[in-house]
Amino acid sequence: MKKIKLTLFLIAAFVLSFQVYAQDAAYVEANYDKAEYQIPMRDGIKLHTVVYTPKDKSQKHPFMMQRTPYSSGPYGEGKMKAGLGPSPKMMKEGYIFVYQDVRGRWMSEGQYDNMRPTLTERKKGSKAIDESTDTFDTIEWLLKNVGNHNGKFGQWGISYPGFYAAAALPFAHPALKAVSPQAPIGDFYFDDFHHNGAYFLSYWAATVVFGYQHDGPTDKPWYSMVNTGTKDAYQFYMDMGSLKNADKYYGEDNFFWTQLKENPDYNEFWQKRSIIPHLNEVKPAVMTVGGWFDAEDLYGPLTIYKTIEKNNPNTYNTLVMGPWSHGDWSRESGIQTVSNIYFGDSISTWYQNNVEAEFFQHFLKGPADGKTGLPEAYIFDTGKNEWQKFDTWPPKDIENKILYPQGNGTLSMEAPKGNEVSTFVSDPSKPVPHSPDIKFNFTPRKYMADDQRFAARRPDVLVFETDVLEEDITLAGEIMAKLMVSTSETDADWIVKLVDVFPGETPDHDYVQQGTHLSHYHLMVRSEVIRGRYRESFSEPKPFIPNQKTEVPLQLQDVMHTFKKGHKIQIQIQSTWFPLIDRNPQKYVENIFKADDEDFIKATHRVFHDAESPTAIHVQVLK
Ligand code: PG9
Repeated sequence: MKKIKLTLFLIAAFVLSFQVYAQDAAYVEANYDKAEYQIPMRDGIKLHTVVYTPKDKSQKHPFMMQRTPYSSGPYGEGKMKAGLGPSPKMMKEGYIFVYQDVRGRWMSEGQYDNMRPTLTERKKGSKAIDESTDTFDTIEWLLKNVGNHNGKFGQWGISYPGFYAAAALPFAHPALKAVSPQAPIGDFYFDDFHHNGAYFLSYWAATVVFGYQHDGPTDKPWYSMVNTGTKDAYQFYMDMGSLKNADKYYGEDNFFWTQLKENPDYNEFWQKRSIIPHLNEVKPAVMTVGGWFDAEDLYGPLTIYKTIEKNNPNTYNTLVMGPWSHGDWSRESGIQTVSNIYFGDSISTWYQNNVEAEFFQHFLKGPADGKTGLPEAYIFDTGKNEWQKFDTWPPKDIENKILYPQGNGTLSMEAPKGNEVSTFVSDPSKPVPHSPDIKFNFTPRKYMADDQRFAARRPDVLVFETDVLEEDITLAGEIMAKLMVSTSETDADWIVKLVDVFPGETPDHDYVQQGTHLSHYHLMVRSEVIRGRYRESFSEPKPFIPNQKTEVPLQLQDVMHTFKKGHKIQIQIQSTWFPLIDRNPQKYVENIFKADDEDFIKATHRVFHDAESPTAIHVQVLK
């Protein structure tokens, strides 16, 4: 019966979304004119820019711009987008919508550079470019060449377009008044392709999309995805073995794959591509948006918000973190779920209409005095399923607490008293899966809220859990794991997962995937990895000394989650997470991308729970 209900719901959702699609497409046709321009940048390169202007000339409209590597199409006269802007509401509120192919992509000229480095200065008359100068030159040209505007620009974008929105902030054009980086990439060494030095193998297929230069403006893809011949990613990557065997799929002309292989450490190549160091003297109002279960860009939104807050005390700078996976807030299916977890109905529409549209309305059409009525931080509690408003993020009204994994498998706020040690054998020929599902995704997504019982039952996953909670406890803010560990070999990855264990009597809702139940569900609230060689420095890798107790600090991304009475808090610790990340040979080699298959060896890992210097998970508990 449940399966039938879910099927009927999905059919209804599809029909509804198709109807909405058709209505929006008709609305665009009836209410907008489209023009396409090749806008010259200061170095002469022309960027293809598509402008949709409202037919309504009764008032002057602000611009809303998105710069993207994913195509500003459809191209050609009379071919219109099926929807404009970040939401149906804003599509109908009268904006001039601008979509631009960034340099080196699709119909724009020039060379592409992933996370193009931001210039640290602007010299008058210089032809030096970055994404900020390209944005500046585009705004300048549009102000002069497009009619019926009110002289104000907004910019928004999700993921890579979110990075381009953030990249508009340094030396921003004075007409740029409101910017919303959404799931923005902050730094490819901590978003998307790596987390704390571990390479995200789950992105390997995506390297095609960003690894080849086009031969010039084109409206057709100039790359093609690898035909892996299987839907079983775990098996495909196990059969691939060492990453150097991947070269047979990517030629030398895949410049991004070459850059990934040649730059395993956090060196100048990655450092100069981070937008984080450039978020000073920010003039536009900023509203950064992210999803608590975003598998792609979670470091970016949180770090961009915090960095702007720290460096620009007088700038309007706010944060929205919802119960979303990557980009969910831009879509509406009627319900909001991630994996098997249901958070509520129409949360995206509520956010679009009551938060996002208000932000842009205020600064592009309204008083622009910062009195938006929106909070500094609109944060969704993923345990209570409700929004909270804070005037700082992380909140001020928190207590710093420590969760101690104990030698007997418990987890408590009592520091250990003995000298216990937990031991497991980590075998790269049988790595811990990151998901129980058999699938091959362009990028990871669902695992962020998957049930972790499949892992908890493996001998190479350490599990520590509290007693059944006698009252609610809300973790709100940052989490720092201070691991005290050793390995019998010379390298190791360390993964920490924070899990909410549901009670056995938890009932299912209608959206639980077949073959699982919420009874005793182990919801992964947060997870993170560090490649152990980078424990002291992401730029200076260092082998472990075999069997020497060593501190490995691992910063997990923030959370806002109430563990309810009757639930348990659980911590899992493991050393493989496949194929989300690549396998660590566990024998220290100069560059894991060039390891030989025989370098991959079993290792005995230990986690220490002794009174003197125990493994400790530092959390922030809401008062
Ligand atoms: N951050 C996402 C991504 C970047 C690069 C490769 C694959 C995905 C995104 O832009 O969607």
